[in-house]
Amino acid sequence: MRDAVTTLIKNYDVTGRYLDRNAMDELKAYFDSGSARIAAASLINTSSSDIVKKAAALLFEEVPELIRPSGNAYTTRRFSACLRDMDYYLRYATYALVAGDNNVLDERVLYGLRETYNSLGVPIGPTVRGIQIMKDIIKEMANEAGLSNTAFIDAPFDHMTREVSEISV
Ligand code: CYC
Repeated sequence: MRDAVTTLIKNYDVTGRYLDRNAMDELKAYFDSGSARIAAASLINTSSSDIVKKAAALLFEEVPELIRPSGNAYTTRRFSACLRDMDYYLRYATYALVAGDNNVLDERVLYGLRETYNSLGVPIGPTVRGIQIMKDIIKEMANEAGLSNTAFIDAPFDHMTREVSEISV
């Protein structure tokens, strides 16, 4: 598992280089965004279950077939598997936000996920939508809490979206 700092060091170490100006700029940007990252993660932590519930409600409103017989989130077991998955995405997104790096998502969440979803018939489109709805909810919360720059919040959610939706060959 890596963060912004260890990823940078790794990249310079492979080629035996000292940290140059670009590296210093990247490090500075990461450290400068530190308190905003922590603030965003804290916002999420204090209302994670509300965020998941609200996002799921919106998702099922948008794609009601999911919870009808023959839908993938139909039956209590699958309904709760869906909420649980959304909670995983949210929790790991907070780790990636604090780390300033998406590597934790690749290692702990996304590896093999598409294959699992495909074999269980979990639909990718609505999963992606669920992730994006959570992102929107959080950015709104961050704006309301007065965080001036909320662009960094996109990264983990967009990364998960991209990786899950990639067509498997
Ligand atoms: C199932 N989701 C699963 C399974 C895994 C994950 C491994 C199969 C095993 C199980 O049922 O528990 C996902 N497990 C993870 C992830 C991690 C992990 C991400 C990393 C921490 O350890 N169905 C829908 C919605 C969507 C959904 C679109 C919610 C957004 O229609 C999710 N995932 C869903 C459902 C199942 C599932 C319904 C159960 C499918 C089944 O068993 O038929």
